[in-house]
Amino acid sequence: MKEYKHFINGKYVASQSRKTFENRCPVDGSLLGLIHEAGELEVDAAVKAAKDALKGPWGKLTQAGRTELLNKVAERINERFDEFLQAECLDTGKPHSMASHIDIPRGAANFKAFAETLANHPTESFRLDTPDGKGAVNAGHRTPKGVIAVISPWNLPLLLMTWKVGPAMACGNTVVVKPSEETPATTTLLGDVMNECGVPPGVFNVVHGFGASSAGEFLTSHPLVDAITFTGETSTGEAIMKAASVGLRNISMECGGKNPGIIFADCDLEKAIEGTLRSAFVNCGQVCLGTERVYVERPIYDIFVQRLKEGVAQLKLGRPEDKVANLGPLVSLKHRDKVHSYYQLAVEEGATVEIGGGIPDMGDELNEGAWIEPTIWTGLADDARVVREEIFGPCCHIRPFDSEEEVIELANDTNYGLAATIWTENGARGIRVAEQMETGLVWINSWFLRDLRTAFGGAKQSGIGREGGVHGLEFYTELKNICIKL
Ligand code: NAD
Ligand code: 6OD
Repeated sequence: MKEYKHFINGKYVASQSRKTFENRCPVDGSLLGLIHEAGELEVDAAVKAAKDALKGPWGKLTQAGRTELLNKVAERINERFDEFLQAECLDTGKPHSMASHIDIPRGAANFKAFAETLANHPTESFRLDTPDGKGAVNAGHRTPKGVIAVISPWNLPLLLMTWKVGPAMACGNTVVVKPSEETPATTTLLGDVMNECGVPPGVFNVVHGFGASSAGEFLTSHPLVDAITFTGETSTGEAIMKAASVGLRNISMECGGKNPGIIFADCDLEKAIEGTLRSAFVNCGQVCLGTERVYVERPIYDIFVQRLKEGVAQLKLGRPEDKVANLGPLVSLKHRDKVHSYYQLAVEEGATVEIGGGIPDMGDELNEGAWIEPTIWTGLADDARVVREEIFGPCCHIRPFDSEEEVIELANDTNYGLAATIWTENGARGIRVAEQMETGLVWINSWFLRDLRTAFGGAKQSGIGREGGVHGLEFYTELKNICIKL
């Protein structure tokens, strides 16, 4: 039986309590292995290893030395691509076609991109006049923040974990990662890659377990953790903020969304359909940036609904290795129960189910898996829970609109503020509407098109802070001003 152990100070270690829990594959419910659950003891050992490593060879490495090491890590992930791909697809059930284009390459690229961006960023310098006429020079100086706790989710496990670990390490910090209890495999495997590349012990550590009263809470409330970067649900973010307030530790939060897609009548319909099919259904709807509310300008409303339905009807559910399948299961039976409860609620709230709405019969081999039908609804009121709450499944609600002013108001009528997508061939309108979106990210005529040099993060209840490019510097480093009197 495979065991997923913690990775502490460069070694795989079991929980002293021997407490484990099951890792099951969402494709067919089969048992993949047993995950060790960290208690306070393991979390403490990991945090102390990370603290000590700051003073060891890692702390003495030059920026160039760190860049070289992180580039090696990226290369080694790519060399072991198939192992990462297999591990990620077994844990999540997602198609190989998706993970081999997005999850694994981006998982590697996150190390390369941030090592290079952060190495080349200047700091400020000011000359100050002084009464004696001799002046002073001020110079900004960045130092690592210290031990960074990384709490990551299950939807893009490797990508979203390295998106934090890459810049944290590039800035000279050490990390303790708590991956989602649903998806332990690729984070565990990364420990081996760190050792192969010569990353000093204690720089990258992993502890497994759950959130409240488990590894997540033990880690975020550990007093030697200097800052916490989190990706996950808004309500979890609130709990972590409370833990971080003790000792006044900094936080970076990337949380949930209920993202609008706005389709103007002057859009390129083919592109808008293709783009919305991706933004609402890729990764079985489990992307924080995904579109769950679609607003379509009335002249093209009927044709849009019809065409999107036709697109959904073509989606093929299947095993990760199935070359024609483009949709996997949800991540777990627990998550399927949640998504399915929204499918039932939609009907209770008066939705017209345009397509889907249920649990498919996948045949004996797969019926133990977390499969669900991709679903489109119309006809819900703007205050329906299905229109207001994040579902995180392969589903969207479509509603017509009549004017730019109306759709801006509808799109912004939410507690969330992560991403918006606008489809129009009128460039000026695209920018005008984008400027009025209360979100951290807006895509015009595209979706999830990423440039790692840019700022990424959410407004309102979708997050706090920005990462990406040089923006992560504010979180991952301490900016010290050194004033030299001349
Ligand atoms: P989640 O909040 O349930 O869990 C995320 C992580 O937090 C897991 O590792 C979990 O064990 C841990 N955790 C839970 N409770 C904790 C606690 N009290 N203390 C410390 N750690 C705790 O989220 P999820 O279900 O894994 O992921 C889906 C959610 O993540 C969705 O809401 C989605 O929108 C969001 N998400 C946001 C982004 C973004 O960039 N904004 C990206 C991906 C996912
Ligand atoms: O592309 C990224 O860097 C990123 N953080 C994506 C988040 C996707 C959410 O599911």
